[in-house]
Amino acid sequence: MSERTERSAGREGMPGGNGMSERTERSAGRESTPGGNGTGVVGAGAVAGKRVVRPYGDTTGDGMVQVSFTLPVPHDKRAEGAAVQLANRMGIDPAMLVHAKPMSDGFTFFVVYGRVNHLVDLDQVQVVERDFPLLGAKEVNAVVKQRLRRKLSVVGACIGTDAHTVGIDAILNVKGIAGEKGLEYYRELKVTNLGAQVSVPELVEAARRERADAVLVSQVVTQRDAHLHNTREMSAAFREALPAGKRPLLIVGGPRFDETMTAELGVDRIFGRGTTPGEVASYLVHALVTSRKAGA
Ligand code: B12
Repeated sequence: MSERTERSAGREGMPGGNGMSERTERSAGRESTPGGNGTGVVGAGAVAGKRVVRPYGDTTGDGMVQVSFTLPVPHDKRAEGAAVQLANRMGIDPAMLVHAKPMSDGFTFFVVYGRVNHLVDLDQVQVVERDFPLLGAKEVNAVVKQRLRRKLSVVGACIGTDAHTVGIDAILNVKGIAGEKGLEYYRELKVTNLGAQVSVPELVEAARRERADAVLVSQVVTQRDAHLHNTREMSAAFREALPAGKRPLLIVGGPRFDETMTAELGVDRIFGRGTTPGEVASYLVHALVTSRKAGA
């Protein structure tokens, strides 16, 4: 069970519990009465100053959503009833089973469509927005050359048992992603890509050897919260190995990170799905050069 799930599961089914996770509560605002639209509620999105929305399925503001999940039960009528019960407990009511398929012995995959009464208050949504300017490669190179007066050293790796290198390679290798070249393309960046399944001690050693200004770690596998455990282990190791001021900027990325968790994980920045090398290069310049105080 993930940390986030645990937090919400603790409340589910408890007297007074509403089954909403902390995250949902943070972003959802107040719930309305079943079927009611509530004051200021729109279903069509954040248009014309409306800041509270509900999902849209067949008609505006009908609250319809679709979810899919697998239960460890063979496919039969009881399994279908179990899927509907789960959906009801998730706040989907009425819940319509639209698809059920046996996956393998003793497992069934379900798709359920139904109505939720939760609202989303767009003013309470918490996300990490880009707080630095996007620079082109030429600008990045020019700033590093003029202000740092040496190459900016970047060390990257997939740590732990994770062998999903496509993401970190997309950021680091010349070939890049989404029409942008990777950090190796930047003349003033020195990139050391350690590849897959790098241990934390190996990473710390490489960061020392390369006098890394920034360490870029990728974590794609999230089973048993491996990405969170590995990231915490990595940030703790750097804190132990290097005094404040000598520690490289610690950056993690991967498709399933929550970008608001930097403090909990002990890193400086988290990048999620769809990150491009240009964003990372611009952040490096911002964090290590332009916003850094003299002597820091
Ligand atoms: C390709 C792939 C593999 C390849 C990996 C090859 C390689 N060299 O990378 C192989 C076949 C080896 C593989 C193996 C496994 N895989 Co796999 N794999 C995938 C797959 C299909 C695509 C991942 C990918 O390449 N995405 C494209 C890249 C570009 O996207 P990205 O990683 O998100 O990166 C972007 C951002 O996240 C971000 N980013 C990522 N890292 C970083 C780092 C930094 C510093 C920054 C700034 C940004 C950043 O920027 C990138 C560019 O935008 C996914 C499913 C999917 N569709 O996503 C499953 C998936 C990741 N794999 C999965 C699993 C379970 C496995 C295995 C455990 C399967 C098994 N039982 O053996 C093994 C584990 C191997 C291991 N030891 O890690 C699961 C993970 C589930 C989970 N919850 O953890 C997935 C989600 C499939 C699934 N739905 O079940 N896999």
